[in-house]
Amino acid sequence: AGTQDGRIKMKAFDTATVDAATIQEALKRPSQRSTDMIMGIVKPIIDDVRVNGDRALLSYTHKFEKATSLTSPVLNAPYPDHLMQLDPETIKAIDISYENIRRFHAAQAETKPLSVETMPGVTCSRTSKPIERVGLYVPGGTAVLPSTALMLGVPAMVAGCKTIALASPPRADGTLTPEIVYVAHKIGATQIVLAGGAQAVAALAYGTDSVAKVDKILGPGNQFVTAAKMHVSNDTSAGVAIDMPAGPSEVLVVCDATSHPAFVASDLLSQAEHGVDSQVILIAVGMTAAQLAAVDDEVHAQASALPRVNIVRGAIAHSFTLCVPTIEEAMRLSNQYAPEHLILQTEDPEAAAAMVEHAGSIFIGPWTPESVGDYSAGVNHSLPTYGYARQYSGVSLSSFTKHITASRLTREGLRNVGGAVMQLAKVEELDAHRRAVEIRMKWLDGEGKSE
Ligand code: HSO
Ligand code: ZN
Repeated sequence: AGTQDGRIKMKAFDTATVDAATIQEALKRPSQRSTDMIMGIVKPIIDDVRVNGDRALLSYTHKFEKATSLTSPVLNAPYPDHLMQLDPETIKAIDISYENIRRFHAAQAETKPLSVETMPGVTCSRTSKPIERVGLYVPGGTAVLPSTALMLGVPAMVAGCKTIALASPPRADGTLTPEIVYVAHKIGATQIVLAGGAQAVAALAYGTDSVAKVDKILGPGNQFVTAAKMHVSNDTSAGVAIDMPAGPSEVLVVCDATSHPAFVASDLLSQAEHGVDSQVILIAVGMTAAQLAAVDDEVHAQASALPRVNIVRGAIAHSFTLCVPTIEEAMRLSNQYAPEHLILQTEDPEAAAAMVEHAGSIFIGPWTPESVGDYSAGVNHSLPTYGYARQYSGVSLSSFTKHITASRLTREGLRNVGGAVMQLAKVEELDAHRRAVEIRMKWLDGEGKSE
C-alpha cells in the first residue's frame, strides 16, 4: 500500500492499461471478520442480558466501558440541565441541523391514505402508522456522534413513535457526552440506555427491569453491534426488527479536469478519518498525469495535517484511484460498487447524477462536501454500506413507519370479484375459502329474488 516514505498516497489503476479482472478485484470490499466468530462472542452476551437483565447489562458496561461507578443502566426523561451544558455555538449548530433534518423528513410523510377502486365496488386502501417503540443506537468508539442521534431521533420523532430510546456507551466516568443528552431532550427520547455493544442491543430487544423493550432497533455500530442486531432480529421470541446491515463507511468521488484538487482530497479524507476500515475511492475521468499528481499532493499534504492522520493512513492503505476515459465508464464502475456516499465533482454533475443506479446518497457539485450531509443539510447520514445500496435505502421517515392495508367491498364489488376468488380457491383446493364467497353470493341472489 502506497504509504512508503511516509507518503500518504492511494494506489492508482488506469483502466486503459490494467486488465478488467484487476479492476473487479479492487472494487470488491475488503473482507470482514467471519460472522461465525463474531456471533460466538456476541451470543453469550445477548443470552446473559436476556436472562439476567439489568445486572448483566451493568456488569458489561463496567467491564467494557470501564464505567464502574455507574449504578443504573438508564437515564429517564426529563434529563437534568446539568447533563446538557453546551456552549451557545454548539446549541445553535445542533438546532440548525435539527430543523433541516426535521423539514426534509417531515416532507416525506404520506399525508392522506392511499385509496384505489380496483373494480367497481372493490376499494383497497393503505394507511401509514408509526412503529410504536424504537431503540436508536448511537456508537461510541473513537468519535462522539451526536449527529447520529439527530439522524435517527428526528425522523423517529417526526414519524410519531411513542417510545424512543437512545442507547450509547457511557464514558469511563459513567456520563454521556452532553450533546447526545441535548439531542435526546430535543427529540423527546423517553430514555437513554447507558450501554453499548451487543449488551445494549439485547437490552433493547428483550427489555430489562429498567430498559423498555422496543419493536425496532436502528443505528450503525461495529461488527459486534451489527451481529447482535442480526441475531435478535432472527429470534422470533424477541419480536424485533432492525434497519439494515452496517459495514465500514465509504465514499466514492468522481472528478475530472475541472475539479479542484483540494476539494477532491478534502472529501476523500473526511471519509477516511472515520476508521482504519473505511474505504475511499476516486474515479478520475480523462485526467492527465499532472492533474492526478495535484490530487495526490493535496491528499498527502491535507492528511499529514490531520489529528487523525493515523486512522487516515489505515483507510488509505486499502483505497485507490481509478483512471477512466469517460464519465459513462466512471458511472458504470460507480454503479457496480454501489457506494454509500457518491460525490460528483465533474463538469456536469447533474448529468452524472442522472446516470446513478445504486448509491446511498449523492453529493452534487463542488459546493456540496459530504460533511454537509453528515451533519446539517437535512438528508440522513445513516446509509447502506458494503454494496447494500443495491437493495437498501438509507434511514428515512419510512424506517419508522409501517403500512396497514384495508379492503372494503360493496355487494356489487363482491359480485364483480367473487367469481375470480372462487375459481382460484378451487384451483388451490381450499374449499372453505371458496365457500366464504359462495355463501354470500347465494345470500345476495336470494335477497335479490325476495326483493
Ligand atoms: N459519514 C458518516 C456519518 C458521520 N460523519 C457522522 C460524521 N459524523 C457515515 O455515513
Ligand atoms: Zn462522516
